Amino acid sequence: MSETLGTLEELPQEYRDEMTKAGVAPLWPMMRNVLPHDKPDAVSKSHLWKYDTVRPLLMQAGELTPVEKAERRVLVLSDPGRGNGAMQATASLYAGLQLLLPGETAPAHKHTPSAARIIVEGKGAYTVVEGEKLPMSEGDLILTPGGTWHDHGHEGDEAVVWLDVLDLPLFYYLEGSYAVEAEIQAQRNRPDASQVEYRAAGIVPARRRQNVISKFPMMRFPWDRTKAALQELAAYGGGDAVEVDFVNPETGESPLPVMGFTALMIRPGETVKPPLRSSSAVFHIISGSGRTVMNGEVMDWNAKDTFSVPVFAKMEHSAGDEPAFLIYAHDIPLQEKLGYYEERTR
Ligand code: 1HN
Repeated sequence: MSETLGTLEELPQEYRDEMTKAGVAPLWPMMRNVLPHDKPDAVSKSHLWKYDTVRPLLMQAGELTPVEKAERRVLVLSDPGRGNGAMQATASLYAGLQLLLPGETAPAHKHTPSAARIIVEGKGAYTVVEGEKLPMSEGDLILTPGGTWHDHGHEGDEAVVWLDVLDLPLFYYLEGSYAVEAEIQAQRNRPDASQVEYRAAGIVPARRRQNVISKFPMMRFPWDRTKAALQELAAYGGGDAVEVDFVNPETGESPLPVMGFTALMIRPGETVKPPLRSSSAVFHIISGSGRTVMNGEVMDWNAKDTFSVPVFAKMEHSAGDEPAFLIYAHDIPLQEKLGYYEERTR
């Protein structure tokens, strides 16, 4: 292994000019930039977005910009490592806070990236995915897989805010990101699959030969079930961190191809120390308050705050006097498909 590689400056100017003219460049001065030793150099920087700070700006957007002028009225959570306006929170994850006001609709479209929504506040809004009406309640996780039609509506009487997380940066990088627009969808007159086919864990509709199981059978994960599952695990599970993964109930696999979702309960007095992971993540606090020390930096968070986690971040989470409940989106399913997902002990 060579310790120091040759630099561009060491090369004669005339040779460098000839290379530029020929449209080529030497690899060796740039080799370590693209292949650093031992672990990647993260461009992304972690950040905590306080809901108290962002909420007033989002409500102002509600006054300044009618939904018809925005299509999706969103404030994007920009990675400080890439600068304000960056359309991503980490290398692979886009995140933004979306506001829908009573009576508003956001028109139907479908796009190549997948989206997930975590409901932050308010009642009465819903999203329709492929004709299935998915009601939104605080803490629910709702999926919009890539290529599925979706529109949003609001039958309630208070502002509704949710956190969107998309695998958009990856699709954009692949030059594969685009959308198709349409009219609002007709809604099937029945409850969503979490209330019908997948009403209870471990029970699925009988597998008859003619059944065609959807690739995305369950697109809404109601928060009350997730919270109850965490509380029972906390009471009777082992000594590990109290965490549950959201899965496709038909396969047990991650419910989307790129993004995975995990809910975490932190008990008062406990310090959760996850391994260093090759994945990046966006954490959202559903309820409670607490602290995350990330690469030595202290982040004090409250309910409805959101923070980003770059690759191989060293973290310690603790809660205040009440248990804290969080959901995080990550890119572990993608990294597993690519064969490089890794956890390192601390
Ligand atoms: C999108 O389609 C939604 O459907 C929200 O609500 C945020 C950010 C980038 C690209 C598409 C939505 C989005 C988005």
